[in-house]
Amino acid sequence: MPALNSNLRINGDRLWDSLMEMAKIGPGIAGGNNRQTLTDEDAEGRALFQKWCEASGCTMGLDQMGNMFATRPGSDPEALPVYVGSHLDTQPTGGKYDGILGVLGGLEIIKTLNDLNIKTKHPIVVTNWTNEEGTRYAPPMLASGVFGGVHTQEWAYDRVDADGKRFGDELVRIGWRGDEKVGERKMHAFFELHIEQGPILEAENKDIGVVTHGQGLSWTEITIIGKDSHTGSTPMHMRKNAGLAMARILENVDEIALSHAPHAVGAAGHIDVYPNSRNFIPGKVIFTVDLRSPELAVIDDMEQRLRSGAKKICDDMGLEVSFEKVGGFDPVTFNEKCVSSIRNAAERMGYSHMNIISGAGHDACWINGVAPSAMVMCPCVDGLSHNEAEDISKEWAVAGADVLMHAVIETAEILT
Ligand code: HGY
Ligand code: MN
Ligand code: MN
Repeated sequence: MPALNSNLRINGDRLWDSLMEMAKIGPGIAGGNNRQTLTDEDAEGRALFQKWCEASGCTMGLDQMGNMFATRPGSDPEALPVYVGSHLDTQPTGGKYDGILGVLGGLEIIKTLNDLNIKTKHPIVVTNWTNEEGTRYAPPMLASGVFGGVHTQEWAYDRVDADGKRFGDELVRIGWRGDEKVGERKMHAFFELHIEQGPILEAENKDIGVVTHGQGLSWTEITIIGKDSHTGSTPMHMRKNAGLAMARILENVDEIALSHAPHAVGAAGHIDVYPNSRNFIPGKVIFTVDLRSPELAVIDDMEQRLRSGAKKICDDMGLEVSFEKVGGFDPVTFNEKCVSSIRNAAERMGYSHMNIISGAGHDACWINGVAPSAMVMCPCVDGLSHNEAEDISKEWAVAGADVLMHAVIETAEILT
């Protein structure tokens, strides 16, 4: 296999233009995106991605979870393909790069190889995984989880959104339920480019994050039942205030995470208060506590202390409390050979780089269970993500896609 030339680079302007073009679909209200999974905007983004892939000579596969697979043939049709991708769905008030950079960075590899008439032994497949964000339909990385054999398709189809709409029905409604059985595709390897979504790379002034591990996640949905009553006329000692119990539990979540500093984190981003009226003591709250750490034992400890602490708080206040595990995955160690190809690529092209643990979950975390996988990260401004102000520089995007390309074509065995 010819040595990879350090001058082999993607077309940065073309990548950036494609990011800006995709960002026009499902615009947010403050410069970001609202292209939530299985919405009409998601369908529009998928159609644009398919159009671009087919214009680049790829054939598009679609499985029964709506996962998209754009294939560029290799010289050996028997060789297992190298997959590269991420997700096109966004948060309700998300950024333009979270996920999208990994999908369009993968497509840019195809375009560059076409420009230079470069052949590889293994086919290359660019992937868009359905519902990575897990906002409209919990848990996150739902479709890559079905592909990785973690969730059954039936369970995934039965997930409902806040309006009671089933995942399976919405997938059919937007016209993106394929016929292909999920998970039958075998991979030689999987690579994912993603923005860091944290402050480390920018603070360390590094172009590239070589992702060695992904921290694990636990989502516990907690329901507290108190008693609706008047905020004005109910004496303090007679109140059964579910909102107050939640506040005390969330204070405890902060203390539990800080007790495992510096890596462990904990918070609640989803909170429903009922009836959510200004002059009601809330008789019911439902909220999801998100706990994460690179160490499984720490996640288990935090989860156990969350439940025991919440139970004591509610017992002391005379309230009912129940728990449901609605998401979770163990910490991930990525494939050393794939990780090395990323590190070698950064060195070959003179990009500054450092090892990093992914703070966020990604589709690669599940795919790593069925194929050798690894991730490339680029910095983001102020480490901000899951915010419409999410921002990256074009240079960071280009560096990430350059390194992704070298890792992919090295693994796909470049021929010319
Ligand atoms: O939750 C996560 O870490 C990812 O953004 N879905
Ligand atoms: Mn993402
Ligand atoms: Mn995200």
